[in-house]
Amino acid sequence: MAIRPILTVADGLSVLKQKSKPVEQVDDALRALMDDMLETMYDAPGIGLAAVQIGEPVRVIVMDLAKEGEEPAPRYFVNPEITWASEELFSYEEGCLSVPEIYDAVERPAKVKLTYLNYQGEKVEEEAEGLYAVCIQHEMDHLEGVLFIDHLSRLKRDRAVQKVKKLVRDAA
Ligand code: K2U
Ligand code: ZN
Repeated sequence: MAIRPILTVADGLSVLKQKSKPVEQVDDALRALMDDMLETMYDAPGIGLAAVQIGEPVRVIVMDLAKEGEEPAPRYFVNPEITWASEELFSYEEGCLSVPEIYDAVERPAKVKLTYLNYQGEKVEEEAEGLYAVCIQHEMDHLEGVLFIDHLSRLKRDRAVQKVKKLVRDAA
């Protein structure tokens, strides 16, 4: 297991804006990547992470929605697809490990149905609502090269990118 660097918008958008490629086979090499992703996410800390955020543009997401003090509940999503989304919308104050210290409200479908392959490569079908629905849609956006700031106004998006670049410059 290894903690990998998380790419931010200050590292250049070329990788983060890529459309991630489907996984051919859930094998030991992919499970090693998912183990690294989970360790990296816990270290950040965060509750979700897409492979493209550590520079691997493949359709893989990890997540753990367990609250402080609860047993960890890691989840692995390979080649996830949203098969249905509710008309009802839900607004949530989102952040992103690739856009540090920027938070803003994003409106998304309140409920979604999804299919994916799990850590063992078995097919799973699930319905998500609440924070699970927000997080899986946020991460699935990453697989399409979309950041949560792309849902904001052009002015707010450009300001966010400039703020992160200054943040990284000042930290260097
Ligand atoms: O993709 C990421 O950068 C991981 C985000 C996922 C996320 C964003 C918005 C809403 C829910 C999940 C990270 O977990 S960082 C933001 C965060 C951290 C703790 C709780 C909620 C959001
Ligand atoms: Zn994100």
